[in-house]
Amino acid sequence: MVKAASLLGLNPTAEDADVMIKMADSDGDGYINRTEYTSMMSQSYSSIDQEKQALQKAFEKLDKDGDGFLSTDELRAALQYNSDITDDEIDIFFMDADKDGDGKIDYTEFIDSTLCVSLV
Ligand SMILES: [Ca+2]
Ligand SMILES: [Ca+2]
Repeated sequence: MVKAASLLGLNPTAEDADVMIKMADSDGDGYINRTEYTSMMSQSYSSIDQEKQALQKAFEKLDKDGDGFLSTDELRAALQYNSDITDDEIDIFFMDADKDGDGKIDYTEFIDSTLCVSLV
């Protein structure tokens, strides 16, 4: 149960798992049957889908020229709302997110980075 949820990236604590079981256990017998399990999992999936869509939208908004990658310039434009940020900090952000070091941030790198947390 906990394992299945952490595979979905939810990473629940034992307490969360308890709450999830209680929520999923719609007939209240203390066990999750197949139907309850399936409906719980599809709910988790749909919230993850929504999150993914929000990230995708954020990425598309940042990717001004629409080439599917974020360049340093695009990142700088995105972070400009924060006037305290320096070019050095932007470079650090960028290098941190650009895992394969090809000089641009693709969507996978974007969702793996801390960037998306601060930008979405
Ligand atoms: Ca771009
Ligand atoms: Ca890259």
